[in-house]
Amino acid sequence: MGKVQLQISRRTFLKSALAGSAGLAVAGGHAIPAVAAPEGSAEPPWFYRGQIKTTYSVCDMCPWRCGITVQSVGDRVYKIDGNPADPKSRGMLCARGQGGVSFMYDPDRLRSPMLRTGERGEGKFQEVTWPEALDAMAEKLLAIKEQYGPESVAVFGHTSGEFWFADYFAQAWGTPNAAKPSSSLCTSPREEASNLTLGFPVGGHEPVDWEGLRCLTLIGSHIGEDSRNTVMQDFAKAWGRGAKVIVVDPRFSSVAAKADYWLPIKPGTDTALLLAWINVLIAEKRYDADYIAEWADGFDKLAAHVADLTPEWAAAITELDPELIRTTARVMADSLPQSLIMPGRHVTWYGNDTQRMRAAYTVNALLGAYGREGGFYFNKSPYIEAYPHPPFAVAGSAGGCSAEPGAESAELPVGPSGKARADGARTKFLRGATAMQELIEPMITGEPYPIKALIVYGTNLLNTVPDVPRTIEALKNLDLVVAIDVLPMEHVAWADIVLPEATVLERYDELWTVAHKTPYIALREPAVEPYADTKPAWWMARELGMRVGLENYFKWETAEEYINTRLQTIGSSIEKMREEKGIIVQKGKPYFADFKGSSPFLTKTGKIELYSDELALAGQDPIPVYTPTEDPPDGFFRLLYGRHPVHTFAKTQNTPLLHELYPENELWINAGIVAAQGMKDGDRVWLENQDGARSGPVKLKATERIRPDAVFMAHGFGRNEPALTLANGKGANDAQLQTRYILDPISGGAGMRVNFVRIVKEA
Ligand SMILES: Nc1nc2c(c(=O)[nH]1)N[C@H]1C(S)=C(S)[C@@H](COP(=O)(O)OP(=O)(O)OC[C@H]3O[C@@H](n4cnc5c(=O)[nH]c(N)nc54)[C@H](O)[C@@H]3O)O[C@H]1N2
Ligand SMILES: Nc1nc2c(c(=O)[nH]1)N[C@H]1C(S)=C(S)[C@@H](COP(=O)(O)OP(=O)(O)OC[C@H]3O[C@@H](n4cnc5c(=O)[nH]c(N)nc54)[C@H](O)[C@@H]3O)O[C@H]1N2
Ligand code: SF4
Ligand SMILES: [Mo]
Repeated sequence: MGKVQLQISRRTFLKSALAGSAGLAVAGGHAIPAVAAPEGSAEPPWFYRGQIKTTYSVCDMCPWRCGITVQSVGDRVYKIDGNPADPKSRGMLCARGQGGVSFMYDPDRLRSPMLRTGERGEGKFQEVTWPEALDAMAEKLLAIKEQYGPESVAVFGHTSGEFWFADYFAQAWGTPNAAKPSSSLCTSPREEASNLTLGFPVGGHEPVDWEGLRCLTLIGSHIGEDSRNTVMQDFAKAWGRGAKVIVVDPRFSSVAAKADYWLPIKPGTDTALLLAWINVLIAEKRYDADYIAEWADGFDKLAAHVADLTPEWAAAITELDPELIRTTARVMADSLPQSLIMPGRHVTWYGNDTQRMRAAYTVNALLGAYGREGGFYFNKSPYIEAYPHPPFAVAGSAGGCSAEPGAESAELPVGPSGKARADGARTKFLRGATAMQELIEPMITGEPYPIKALIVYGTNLLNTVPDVPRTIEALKNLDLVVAIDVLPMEHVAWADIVLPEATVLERYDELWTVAHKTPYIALREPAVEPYADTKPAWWMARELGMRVGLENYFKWETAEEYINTRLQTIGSSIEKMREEKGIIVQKGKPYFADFKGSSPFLTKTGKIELYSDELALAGQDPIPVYTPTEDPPDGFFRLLYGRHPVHTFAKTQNTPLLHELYPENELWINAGIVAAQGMKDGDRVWLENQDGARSGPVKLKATERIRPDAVFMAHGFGRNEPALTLANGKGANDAQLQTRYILDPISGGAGMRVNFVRIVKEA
């Protein structure tokens, strides 16, 4: 794999940072010169070095996006805190948010636009000016459009600036082939299940009405390792208040350690458990009968469907004690309607994931949780007009867990492969946003029509998308590969053109609009000037747009002008938002009473659809059915993966402060297995998957906290890119062991827990 050859050491980085400090004035504050330390003495602490400027912004260390206050002196950021006015952060941050300064000052950052000089994948580049890089990109894009049409350009986007490329530029340019990993590799099954069942998506911020919640059930949602700030705060409060907690996870996760009941389920069998819970709630008449009579459709069919699906039936499948299944159903029902199963977030597991999510929502409906205090509130998007650009050539956003329902581009996209086809026909998937990995196929085969260019914006292509060898084949085949990133991640070595972005602390972005109990809008402003020769995404998208004939979409000259035009529609401005600590909060409609008699459910029946006609018509199960997944072959374990509390995906392993906290991942493996195989805790081993792909070496963590049929590791490690000086070569890489995935026929989400690994003791 590639090596991005950058000739910058920590020393030259510091020098260039200092050289840039003269005469910078950044919007929203004044910089005054640093107080010089006396000769020979230590530098004064940062807060004595000059006037401290506070800037309101939004964290991007993960896609949750908490509001932050950024403190800087001169051209340097020193501290990030939670913005107390922000409904997500409420004045607090997680460790990763605190690590934002370290991420920004990573000495390995990309610093200049570059053009490829060697072979693709070799990572040999020449530094060029911005006009040179953008001219080259525009020329190539126009040539590809001329020969193959605008749809032959694909855009992958994630992180906050994704809007400018995966939404704004892609739609103006006219390609439907824009995709976000936060949809098809993360939330799409839960969003589609929600659309099918309730008539609206879950939205970026799960609408759990935490304050009154009395019983929380988690299916593989590992709060604590999934360290989203707000969720950890809310969980801690609910738990402190004595809310009951039920955790279903093959692993004794951090949150399982806080639970009243832990169900160590056999991986991939959750739908059987959910159906058995439904059976108990109905058979024992413990469900909210009045609520179901008023708000649900298809109850009789559901009752008949689950009549035989008893805890004993599920016990044989899930390897759980039937009495534990029965007891937990009763515990949930005892607290209804302040009782619910939280929608997970990363729910693309086994390729039958929309049905599992529908089963979970069915339990929630039986508990009467939707629209009830202490259950789920109905979220609402904030009101603000879109920028008045001419109609886009292509409608709909690329989706994603950060795309807010009701926001400007929230029209639900239809059928991924459907969108990829020139004839616009729907194929393959019933619903769902464009599936990233489905766009890779046309890059290789040219079917149903060729994709010739790929713009990778803020997406960690070779660590994020399963089946890495196939992605590499696609990269070799393309006519143009552009990487827009901040760090020399593995895929950057495969680009023809590298555009280095300014980090979020150095730029404006589209307004962050959040569907919430109290809908709100947050502003991101730069605290300091962009580092070295980096630029913000809005600037790049505009400069590119001007070069490819899209002037009409870029009538605004600066991000401030764009943002102010939008804010004007609600009587606000950037200036006013600064006075309001960067946040505008509006009024929501959280409960039934707010709908004054009309139905909040936007399904065809206006009810919660326990039986789905749409699924029946499409030949899918109208009520969830348990479908088994393949078991690991002899000598193999199912490869499970997830989060580590101080890292985000594969993007923070090189961040100095976070690297120091957790430099390499470990392989959780059952202690009995380790002993039986003559190994011990701490041994370093290699992993080999069912297709012979290898990764490692990784340290064994021998533990009773995981079932013997599975192993678990944190995602994002085991990197092979020497330009990532801290992360390179540490631990094992889950993505490289995921050569297989199964697509969910309804949402198009890619189930990645269908890979098996065996332990190899030597390299
Ligand atoms: N194997 C495996 N695959 C997974 C997952 C997993 O657990 N295991 N998780 C899945 C899930 S839930 C999700 S949501 C996705 C996440 O998928 P990604 O968003 O692709 O994950 P990251 O590793 O955070 O990659 C972010 C990329 O953006 C770059 N970046 C960071 N800041 C900026 C910026 O300001 N501007 C620009 N232009 N680039 C920036 C980073 O350097 C990095 O290349 O991955 C999915 N894929
Ligand atoms: N620190 C940190 N926090 C994050 C992120 C991050 O990168 N770092 N990313 C954020 C994002 S975008 C997402 S999508 C979320 C993901 O966070 P979650 O949605 O919580 O993640 P999952 O990967 O679905 O869940 C992982 C858990 O599922 C368990 N599991 C595996 N297989 C099964 C199974 O078959 N059944 C059951 N019941 N459990 C199973 C695993 O043991 C593990 O504990 O985290 C968010 N929070
Ligand atoms: S959860 Fe942590 S990393 Fe994510 S946005 Fe909030 S503070 Fe930043
Ligand atoms: Mo995600």
